[in-house]
Amino acid sequence: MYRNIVVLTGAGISAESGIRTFRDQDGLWEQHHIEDVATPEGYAKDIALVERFYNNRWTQLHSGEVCENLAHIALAKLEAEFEGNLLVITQNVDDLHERAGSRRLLHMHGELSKGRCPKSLQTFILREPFGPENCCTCCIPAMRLRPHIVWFGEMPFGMDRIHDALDRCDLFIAIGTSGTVYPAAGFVDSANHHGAQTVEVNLVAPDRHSQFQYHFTGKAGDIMPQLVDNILQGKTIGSESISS
Ligand code: BV8
Repeated sequence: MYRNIVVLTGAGISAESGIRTFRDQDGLWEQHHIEDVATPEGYAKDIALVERFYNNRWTQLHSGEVCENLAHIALAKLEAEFEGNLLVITQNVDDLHERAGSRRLLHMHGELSKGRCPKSLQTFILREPFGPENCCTCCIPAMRLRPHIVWFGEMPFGMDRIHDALDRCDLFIAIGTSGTVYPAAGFVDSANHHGAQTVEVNLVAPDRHSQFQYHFTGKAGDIMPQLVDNILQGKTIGSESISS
């Protein structure tokens, strides 16, 4: 029976909800160069381009066409019923984990539904798209809100809390992430180092460099409900194969 579980999710957990991933076919980065839209330098160079990139994603998220899927719902069930400690760390900036009911959740790369005052760092729920009129209410003169997003070269949020959780965890599960972006991609090494069981759930089979001890190949929405039930029944990973 596990006592301390850490889950890391990436864009793949939201793919079945209709949100494009970053590096799969027709992914988000195919239309844009990372440097142009997800760095402070890119924002300084062309605010309008970066605002369009986030406004398009914010609009899709609030279009009514996107909803949480079975993988998000399974993780919310795990939080509600697991007697030990659970922390879900997401690299995603959508709010689908929240919509499924997750509360013990850490958005390490920020949140699409918030803007941030560049001066006071105060965050605001986004009521309208980013633009010259969408300003903070904490400064005089008011400052144009920036996306509350961690760009490349910026420090992710909650790193102390994340390292504490990784130091104590006995099970680490990574769901729908390509393991391309650091420091998130290094969390599995930390979990392995502290003796945790490490599990990956991904659409594609692992390559020989995979750091994970166990791998479930398939869609997160197919695999996670059974995996969560096995954990709640006190089964250890690897003792049961999961047909997806
Ligand atoms: C920092 C916000 C330091 C933007 C994002 C070594 C150590 C430390 C840093 C670095 C390092 N090496 C390089 C760096 C720098 C850099 C980095 O990692 N670069 C990479 C490209 C090499 N890292 C940083 O800059 C980070 N900051 O290190 O700060 C510092 C220190 C002191 C002071 C100041 C700073 C910040 C990185 C954060 C960047 N922001 N997001 C936005 O969202 O618009 S990253 C972006 O990539 C998203 O957050 C995304 O979540 C993340 C990772 O992508 P994935 O989620 O994995 O998505 P991807 O498409 O790649 O993969 C999807 C996967 O799902 C695939 O595997 C696919 O098979 C699978 N899948 C698809 N469908 C399904 C599925 N699986 C299951 N079911 C399905 N249905």
